[in-house]
Amino acid sequence: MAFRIITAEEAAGMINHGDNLGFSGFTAVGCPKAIGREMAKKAEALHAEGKPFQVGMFTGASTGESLDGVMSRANAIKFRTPYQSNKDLRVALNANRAHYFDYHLSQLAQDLRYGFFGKIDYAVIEVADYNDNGELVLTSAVGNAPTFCMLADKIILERNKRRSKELKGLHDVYIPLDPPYRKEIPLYTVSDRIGSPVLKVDPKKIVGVIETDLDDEIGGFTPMDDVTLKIGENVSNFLAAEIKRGTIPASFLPIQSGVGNIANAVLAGLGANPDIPAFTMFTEVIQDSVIDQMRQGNISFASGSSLTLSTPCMNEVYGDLAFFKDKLVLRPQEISNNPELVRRLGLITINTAIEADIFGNVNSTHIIGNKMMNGIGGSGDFARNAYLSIFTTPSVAKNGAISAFVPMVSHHDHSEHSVKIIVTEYGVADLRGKSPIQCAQEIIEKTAHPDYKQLLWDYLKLGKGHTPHNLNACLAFHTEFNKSGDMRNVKWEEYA
Ligand code: 0RQ
Repeated sequence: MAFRIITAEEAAGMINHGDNLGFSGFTAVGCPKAIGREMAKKAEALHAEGKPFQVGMFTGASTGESLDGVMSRANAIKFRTPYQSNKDLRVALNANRAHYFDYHLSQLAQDLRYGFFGKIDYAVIEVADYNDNGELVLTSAVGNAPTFCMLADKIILERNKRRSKELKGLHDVYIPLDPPYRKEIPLYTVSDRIGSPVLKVDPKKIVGVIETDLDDEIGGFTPMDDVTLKIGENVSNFLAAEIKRGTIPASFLPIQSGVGNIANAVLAGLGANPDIPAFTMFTEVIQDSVIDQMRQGNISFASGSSLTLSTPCMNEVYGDLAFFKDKLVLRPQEISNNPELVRRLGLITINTAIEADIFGNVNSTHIIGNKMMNGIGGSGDFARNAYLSIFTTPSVAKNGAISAFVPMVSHHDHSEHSVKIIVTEYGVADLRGKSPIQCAQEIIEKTAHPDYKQLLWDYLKLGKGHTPHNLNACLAFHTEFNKSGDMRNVKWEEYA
């Protein structure tokens, strides 16, 4: 069976208003790059005629500009899940022009299979190669592609010529059975392969193949600065001390780390620390710093759901697959982020907080309580089940006008019960085994910015009870920021 070669415009022509679409990829890599622009054009043309055109978008995580960017600007999204980080989409979500369901990345695939979100009309999947039997070689990510293909009525492929057929073998596609038949996931070390190197789909579902030749749309990372470098150093010194005192095995444990410049600084800090042995990663996003550390011999293996690499770094990996192929594996996100595996393998998880409160609750998603930033991503999958969950954050944002530590978080993603360690450029707060008052003392003393310490100590005197909150004053930092633009202007006497 030879599949029909179609243009992106023809593919967009097949999509109807109200359809639900599942897209391959995880972050901006591995996503379809051609169909989005044509669907956006179709939406704009139909909207100009007064006709509706909006689709539901299921993805792995964030996507590229040519999917979330163009679709949000064309007002073509009715529903989006589970994670995003596109500026224009963020604006659309915060203006309530599209509904967004912010969800744990490991859970979407199974919830789709459980039928919680209705049917999927089309799966649109970027591939490096395919054959007539419906065996697909994915590109730089696995994400939720296996479940989208399993559930979708129809499948459209984007075959990206820029990606070599030699990628076959990088992926390990495994879908667990659903309850009541689920068994243990048979993965016992970070490098185990438990599934298939290809994604097998029903060839009868493939309605067309779009040929593309397009790079992934990875934005540049902001360079590390003194604050992020110090955070990286604090994390690595803390972990080295934990090895010394015997709470972490001398052979170390697998690391999960988020994306961005703090994650880069943390990995660089771990790599540079002579007291930390070469380690493995069991994470969702494999970014440039992992590849750098692999070249230096500090990381021996990395398991993830995507290779989110800058173009030069991607070319380096794909140009030297002989070196990298037995050191990397890409898995479906329900496996890379699986709670059972996170707990079995004993991960040290390192994620970034937007803000934390002095009792150890973390907000990873919202700005001043009501504006969506990106989403919870995999941070909940990992933090809740970690051997040791670490959250990092600069102690202040917006030139000091915002404290990362507040009396009460303005939105709540990770509870005090899942947050064990918090690290800023000032130090490390160890919350293990501490009561709320002890947590507050530890956080204020070790991690808060000097400009905010006294304000936080004084807040503690206003409250009562086991978690000594004062409900009139607990969001005063946020309301003060909205009023005067600077949390440092809080006056507790106005709330007492
Ligand atoms: O704003 O861009 O206007 O300057 O928030 O902050 O310091 O650049 O941090 O890019 O590492 O993102 C938590 C959002 C951090 C990210 C978050 C403002 C700050 C800046 C960004 P500007 P930074 P980062 C792996 C695991 C959840 C998902 C997750 C994230 C902007 O790490 O999305 O962990 N995490 N996934 O100025 C108001 C505060 C603020 C604040 C920072 N308290 N109040 N604004 N900012 N703190 C990834 C995946 O799952 C794929």
